[in-house]
Amino acid sequence: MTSQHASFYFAKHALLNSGWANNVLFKVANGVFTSIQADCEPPKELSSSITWLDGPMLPTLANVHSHAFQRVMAGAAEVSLNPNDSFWSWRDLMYKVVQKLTPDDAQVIATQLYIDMLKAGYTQVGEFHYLHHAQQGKSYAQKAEMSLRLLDAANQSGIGLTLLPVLYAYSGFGGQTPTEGQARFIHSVDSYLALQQACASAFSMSNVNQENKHNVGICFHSLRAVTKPQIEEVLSALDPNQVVHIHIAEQQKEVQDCLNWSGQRPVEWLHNEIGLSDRWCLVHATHLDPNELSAIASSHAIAGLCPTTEANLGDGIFPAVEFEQAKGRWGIGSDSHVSLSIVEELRTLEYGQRLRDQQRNRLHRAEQPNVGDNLYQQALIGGNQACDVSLGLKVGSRADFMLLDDAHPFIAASQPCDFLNRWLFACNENVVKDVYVAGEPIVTNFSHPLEESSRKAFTQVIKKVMYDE
Ligand code: NGQ
Ligand code: ZN
Repeated sequence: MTSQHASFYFAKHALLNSGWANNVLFKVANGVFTSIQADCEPPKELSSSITWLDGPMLPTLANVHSHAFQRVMAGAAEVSLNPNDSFWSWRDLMYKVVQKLTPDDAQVIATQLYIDMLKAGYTQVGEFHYLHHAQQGKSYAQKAEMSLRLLDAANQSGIGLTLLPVLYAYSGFGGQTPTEGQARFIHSVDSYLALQQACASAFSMSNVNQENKHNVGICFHSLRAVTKPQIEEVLSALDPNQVVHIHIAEQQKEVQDCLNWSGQRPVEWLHNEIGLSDRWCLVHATHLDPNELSAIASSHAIAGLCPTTEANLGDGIFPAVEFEQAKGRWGIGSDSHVSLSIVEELRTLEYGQRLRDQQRNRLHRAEQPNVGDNLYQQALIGGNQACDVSLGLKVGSRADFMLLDDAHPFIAASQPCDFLNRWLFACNENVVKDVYVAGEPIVTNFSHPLEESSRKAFTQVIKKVMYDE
């Protein structure tokens, strides 16, 4: 809801774009920060209209990579079925789940997921959406049915949605026929462009009373799923300002298959044949040679890192230290949602590098030696670019923010330079206490107004889909 009048918020400690500041007065009008003053005494005449914020105030993050429906199977694929269980055997299980989902199921799962994201401190989500059709690939009467269900879920929960409708046409490099398990994903370029149009008009209507929180990007599932002429045709038909997401170089097998097909590695191929720019979000980009790494970094494309899913699926370790040295841009996503926690994504990212290098404090920059502050700031910048939003405590940004729980000793006792490190490395319970979107409280005292009913509905869907109950 739009707040027509201005509101004021006062925080003792806030992480501004310029760093930590004390005694900060924020003015918000129409859901946007219109002025921010640090080191300030709140004017007496305003004191009755100020919301006094307890606990350190942080910007929220964009979650750059989500497949909402996969939340239903989180933690249910951890039983060894064969000695060589891999990404590909996990994918077989995931395809079985896909066959069962109705539009109602998908909406219930996404609503609960987005509530959980808000409670974790994400207020925008990049939804990499490829479950387009009914069973056996039959179209729904409303062709954008599944996309609209995701929009409904976003509106119910209050999160901002960057919908990335996916073009998925083939099962392997060079235009191989899709498998039966992929039937619900498949579009031609023409039907894909029609879906883009349907989404654009639904989103612009919805944005009228949603503070322009939503937007639509472009998405290719992977180089396995589309051909070069398809990529070119889609990019030339659509708005050159839309972001473009793609899964790339996640598994060694994909790299090898790409080499066998084209003589080039996946990122190398994309860079040479299509070209990279700051519109692109390369999801995973786990397996890079030094030339590919510098091509991504110098193009200012985002590496969409999903550390908990990449660990869960056994993808490999992204060369994050080298990518930071090259001033690469990256964001974080929870992808399969086997875990849903900013803490766990950032901690796993940093600890993966420590374990690899047998060293401490890996992901920092010359200008930011504080690891937690650097991780958080990079995830904020990269998340914004990948989801085409501008979160952050700065004038002109949507007034999204979160407050950490100052009843927790690690938060209550810390100096600002330690808030993020205490939270990201040492807190095990959730300390994201309150979350605001466009100046409105959405999560209050750890709780979302719809969570009780949503959790009940989600429980029923898990029972039905996973256990046939
Ligand atoms: C997906 N997920 O599309 O959901 C993929 C697996 C594939 C991740 N890569 C399927 N984490 O890449 O073919
Ligand atoms: Zn993915």
